[in-house]
Amino acid sequence: MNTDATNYLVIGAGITGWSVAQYLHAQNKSFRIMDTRDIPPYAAQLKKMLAKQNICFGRLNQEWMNKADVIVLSPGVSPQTPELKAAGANGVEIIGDVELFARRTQKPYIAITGSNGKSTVTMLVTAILNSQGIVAKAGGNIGTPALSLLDDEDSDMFVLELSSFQLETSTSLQAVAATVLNISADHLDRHENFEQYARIKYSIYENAGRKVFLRNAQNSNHDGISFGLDEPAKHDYGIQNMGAERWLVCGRKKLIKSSELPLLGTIGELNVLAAFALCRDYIHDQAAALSAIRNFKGLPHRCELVVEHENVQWVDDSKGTNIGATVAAVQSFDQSQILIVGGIHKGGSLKPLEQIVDKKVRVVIAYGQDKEIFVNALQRFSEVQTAESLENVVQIAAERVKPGEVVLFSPACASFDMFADYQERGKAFQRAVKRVLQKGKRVN
Ligand code: UMA
Ligand code: ADP
Repeated sequence: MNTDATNYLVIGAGITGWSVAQYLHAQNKSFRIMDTRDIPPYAAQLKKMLAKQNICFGRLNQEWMNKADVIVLSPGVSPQTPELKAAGANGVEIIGDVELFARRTQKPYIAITGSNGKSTVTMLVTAILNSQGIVAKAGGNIGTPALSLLDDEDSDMFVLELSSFQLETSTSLQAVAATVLNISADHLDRHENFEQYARIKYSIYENAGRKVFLRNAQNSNHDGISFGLDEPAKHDYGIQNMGAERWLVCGRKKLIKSSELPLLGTIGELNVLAAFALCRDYIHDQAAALSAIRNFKGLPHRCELVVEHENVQWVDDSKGTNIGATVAAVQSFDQSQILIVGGIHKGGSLKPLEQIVDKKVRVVIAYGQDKEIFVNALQRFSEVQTAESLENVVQIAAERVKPGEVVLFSPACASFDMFADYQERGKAFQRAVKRVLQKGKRVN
């Protein structure tokens, strides 16, 4: 019998809303659900689960919102929406699915946020934990909603990738280890300003056990352990050059040679260092952890090597969808580069990109809806060419690149002007590279 008289309202009927509905349903809790979309993704499943009068699609129902005790809000809807602010002012509690997860789970979990690198580090941490005989499952922003992780009773631990949208509606997180990998401007269309976005990100450290942070980053004065690309202090993680070799180290202790990593560039080093730091309390078999790293297949479209051809590395970083990611990707390679950018600019200053382009990029190729923004900003620092299609972009790159260089496709933009998502864009780039190189049109 349901003894909980709480009046729940779930907002959002996407994968998150559906996980919340299943969670509440399994506990016999009564709830309503709404979504502004006429036919949200899980409409059919919800219509089978709930009586008609408890479903409202196509609009926000203010009366339902005001009458609820608790609103469980999906991450795609801002708590700043006027209707939600009004409900909040009426005393309605507004939380997210991750908050329900945090209140419910008894098992340890590691929490990962940051503007970039979250998914890669989440999967690295999961691989390291699994190598130690720990059954760890990854979820959150990476795809499987946090609450769905609880269905798997065999798991020992969870690894949560958390977005600012999910952190914004969570107050009970108590991760055994947590990190903000880095912070750069993103989602500023949704958050009030950069400071507020950063504050939300840093809230992941509240009540966390081990706090892992990027050394020398803004706001990195947390107690905890740090990672970075310089030589670390005793318990921290970093890089040490030993003879001709570059080693990832913890204090003075060698972990793995940089040349053995399956991930490219300094971004790869940073992500592995962060993963080691997060797993520190769980690694008892170092050899197994190292083997997990060596066998880690980087995630697609994140600084992924498409092909090495005539001493040129062609790199697909289609997941580089904001300025911060592209800056890090350019910085990550020692070589001179041809950089391909373009798509829909998500806002934020191009200044950090200008500096790094000045240092490392010989030619910029800009394409897509907002190419002129890049032309205007970058032409003082590098030669900039424009192109209409990705095929055209790759053609120009093939004609201009010199042996020893990297062609880096890191668009710094959303993909929706020309593609369904970053995956489709990355696949299109990879196909174009293979086609153009096969046609043997490289002339240098
Ligand atoms: N939406 C409406 N009306 C509604 C509810 C949603 O228009 O009433 C729209 C949202 O504005 C958004 C879309 O529907 O455009 C999806 O929103 P949602 O809240 O239903 O999202 P889910 O499908 O449940 O997916 C969410 C995360 N999406 C967002 O945060 C926008 C997924 O991250 C996440 O994998 C999933 O939960 C499981 O935790 C995606 C994402 O883009 C990959 N995240 C952003 C990012 O990584 O930059 C933060
Ligand atoms: P997220 O889940 O945060 O989007 P991903 O692991 O999917 O992160 O990587 C997205 C992009 O972020 C990559 O394609 C790369 O351009 C950039 N990136 C990856 N790791 C880092 C890092 N440690 N610091 C800065 N940028 C990074």
